[in-house]
Amino acid sequence: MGRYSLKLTVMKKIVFATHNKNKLAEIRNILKNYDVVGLRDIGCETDIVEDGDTLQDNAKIKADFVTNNYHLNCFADDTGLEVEALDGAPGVYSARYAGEGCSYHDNVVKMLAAMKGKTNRKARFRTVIALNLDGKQYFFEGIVNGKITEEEHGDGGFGYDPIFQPDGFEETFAEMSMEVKNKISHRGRAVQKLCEFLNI
Ligand code: ITT
Repeated sequence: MGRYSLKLTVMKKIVFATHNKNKLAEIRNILKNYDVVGLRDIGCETDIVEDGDTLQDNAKIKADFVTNNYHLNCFADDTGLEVEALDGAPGVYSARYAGEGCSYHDNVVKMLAAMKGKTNRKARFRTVIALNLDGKQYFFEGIVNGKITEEEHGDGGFGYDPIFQPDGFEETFAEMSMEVKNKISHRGRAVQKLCEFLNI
């Protein structure tokens, strides 16, 4: 009888401090060597108040909440859509651009109205990730430049994806597969830096 050796690979667990299922799915698709768990998976139902003035502040608030209350390694991201003709708005207020409790579509409708007739449609998504690892804190940034389209295209993705067309592409993020979006997106780029740091 031949000899068999059993090689067990134990995936390292890391918390991604989010309640957003779309974001969790995107990150799991990138950080394939990690067991990435969300807030709900660690029994955290708290809606962490993101009242920082910057994306970095908010990412830090979310990551610190988990590390301080659950004593786990954790990372959190905060993302903003920054539109040149709107002086960088909605930026850190991207989630509630159309008001507290608004839907993704409310935000899209408000953005298209704010951009009506504007010729400068340059915009960028920016993500900042805060990582708390073994008692130290690190930050990573990812940016994708593009433009706000005149109308909605595609039904994939989430948030502002149907009206954001990245530079060098004819499609909006909502018309791309998750794989393609992850390769070039703000969050994808920030996570690639996180991966390089984690050495995977
Ligand atoms: P958590 O705080 O629970 O992580 P969130 O939905 O608040 O989830 P963010 O603060 O990171 O997410 O992002 C703020 C908003 O920016 C989000 O509600 C979306 O409207 C938009 N957004 C973020 N990432 C996006 C993406 O990849 N594509 C399109 N819109 C995005």
